Amino acid sequence: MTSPIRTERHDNVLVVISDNPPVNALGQAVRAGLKDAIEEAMSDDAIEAVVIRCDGRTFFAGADITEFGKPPVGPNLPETLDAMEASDKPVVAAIHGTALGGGCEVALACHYRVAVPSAKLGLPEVKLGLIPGAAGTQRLPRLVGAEAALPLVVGGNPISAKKAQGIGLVDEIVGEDSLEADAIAFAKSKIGQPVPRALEGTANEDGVRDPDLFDRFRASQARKIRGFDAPNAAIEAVKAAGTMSYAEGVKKERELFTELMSGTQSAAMRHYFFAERAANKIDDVPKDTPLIPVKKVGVIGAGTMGGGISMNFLSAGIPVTILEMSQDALDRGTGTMRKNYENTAKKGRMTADQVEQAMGLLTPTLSYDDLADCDLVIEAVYESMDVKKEVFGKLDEVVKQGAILASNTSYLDVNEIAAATQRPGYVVGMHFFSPANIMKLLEVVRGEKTRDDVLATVMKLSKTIGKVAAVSGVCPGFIGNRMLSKRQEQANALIMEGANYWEVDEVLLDFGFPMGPFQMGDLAGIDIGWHRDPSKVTTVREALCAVGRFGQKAGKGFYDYDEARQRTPSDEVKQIIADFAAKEGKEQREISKDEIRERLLYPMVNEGAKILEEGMAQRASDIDVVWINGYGWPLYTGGPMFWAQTIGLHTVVEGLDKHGLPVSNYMCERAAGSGKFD
Ligand code: T1G
Repeated sequence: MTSPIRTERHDNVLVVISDNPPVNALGQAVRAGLKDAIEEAMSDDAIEAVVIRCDGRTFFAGADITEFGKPPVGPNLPETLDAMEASDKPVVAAIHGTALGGGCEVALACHYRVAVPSAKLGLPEVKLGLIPGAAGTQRLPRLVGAEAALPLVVGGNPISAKKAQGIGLVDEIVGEDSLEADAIAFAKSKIGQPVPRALEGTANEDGVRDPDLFDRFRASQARKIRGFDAPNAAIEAVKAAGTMSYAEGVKKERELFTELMSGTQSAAMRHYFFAERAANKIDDVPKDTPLIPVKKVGVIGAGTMGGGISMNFLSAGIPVTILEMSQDALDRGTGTMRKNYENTAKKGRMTADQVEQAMGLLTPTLSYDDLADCDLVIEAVYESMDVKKEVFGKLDEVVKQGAILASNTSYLDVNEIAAATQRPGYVVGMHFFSPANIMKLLEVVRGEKTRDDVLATVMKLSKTIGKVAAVSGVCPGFIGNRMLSKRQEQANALIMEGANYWEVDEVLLDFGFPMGPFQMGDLAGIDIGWHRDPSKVTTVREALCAVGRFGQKAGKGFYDYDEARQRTPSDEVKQIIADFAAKEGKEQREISKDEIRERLLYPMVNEGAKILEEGMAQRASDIDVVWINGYGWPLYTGGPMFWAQTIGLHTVVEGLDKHGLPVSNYMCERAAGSGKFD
């Protein structure tokens, strides 16, 4: 098999080129080829400098993640990089695309780095539950200092070539279309000079001079890294670069890396990496299905959902015509959209020009006729089948043939909605999650008659608007809400049996969720859907509404809130619940946190198994993608289905049995068999 690495001589410069699509991952053949190329350069006196670059869309984008968990095959990356850095001939990294992880570490082991303006550099290992494992945590701080290194290593987000140049990670920004030539010229200009080695760098004094730097940084990231192991390890590794010799620091990095690699969090986050990519694929829709061009989008409803949905397209540069029933509703909706953009601009995440650009693509209207030439229309109207059918009937009359008609319904039957039109093939569900301009999840609901090109187009479009899409079949609640209803059932039952509602929330918080069901209720508003009759009390929620406990917005719901919206449990609510339980003759008992956790989470896994058995989800990993992106299931467990496999499906089955909860046949089969869903 030919090596993915080749070399070309340009006078006295050897250009080492990697051609390993799709992202020049540093698999075994690439590492071996790099090692051979460096040896070739070192052994030939005619070669006085080396340039390393990649063909295709990007410089090395990291180690080959598919090799993880398999027996290592040499040469390993650290050795290859040490040989490169030991060279006395200048070695220049020529960077385009995304130099990530091991790719950034290759660049760090080079003596110089040049990059095109559009290039990005980063160390995203923490997003895989790891830390850099080829001396990146030791070279980077020595080159740019601990203060600049920490966000890169601990946050894992890439930075632009310009920013990289600003901190000293990139030496020169070269022409977007002349990378190789400029890199060769740069290399020639360094011949005869002593080569700078990152490992000998002294920029890391801030790490030594200001030992509190690391604790301050850790505290600043507390909310984001809660529950994750890798970020803390990353901080320790960067700290070691300031307190240990290079050799000892590399050893420390290796220890931390090895421990993480063998842990459940990295396995879960590597699972998620591939799960997110798999979710965008529809097994029975050919990859080359022609896409429907979407140049203009229509949105019906300018409320919270309609406005948020519109913003996704406007921010991606796609014009939106937004329809409401009254000018007042239209003005309120578009006003809210502008305010949201302006708030984002205030946080520095977009410029004022970008706000105007986005809003400039918005066309408000009161007339369905203005939707006639849209390629995609998404309705985000009141969640009533009658209203949806009426809307789709009108769309069927007005919108051009071949356009996609999508419903943002969160649980209604998309087949029934499609039947309200003469074009059911063009009807699909696009279930956004509130706030729709922020939440990444998009459930794409495939009707019985939904066409392949419609599905392929919506899946591609989801990436364009920065969403993570997963396909669901038509069933009440689709994937996410269907499983959520099982958790809610148990949450309500538990507080009737004596569990304190704040303990239920705490169990989910401790598990890694951003909040529990009762906190969530207070945030969303207890009075959503309330009949407004305080004399009619048949549920705990109605009892809370009857005494004005509408949630955070009222200063009290399940919890009492102070001005800073800090919550405290309420004796009044505790009594309301106790009265209800007494009325229903529910015996009260102490309920352990283990029982609470098992009764909240195991029925969700069981419902996920039923969703798989019914073919409502393509694969178990899609269910993980839904729950991580739509409901905050902690990424470091890999999602409900991966987590269940990690703790053992038999454990889930035994737990359900122990609490007298239903167990699906599929769940039992899988537990008794492979112990895996897919
Ligand atoms: N290894 C193996 N396959 C990879 C890969 C990788 N590092 N990166 C991407 N792919 C596959 C991906 O699965 C998909 O496959 C295809 O390439 C296109 O990817 C030693 C230990 C580079 C920004 O974490 O962030 O280095 O689905 O759909 O949207 O210290 O891929 O087509 O079959 O994502 O244009 C660190 C991970 C590894 C970078 C491109 N590196 N990759 O995004 O395409 S750990 C990363 C990405 C490490 C060292 C440590 C993105 C991208 P398929 P894609 P994209």
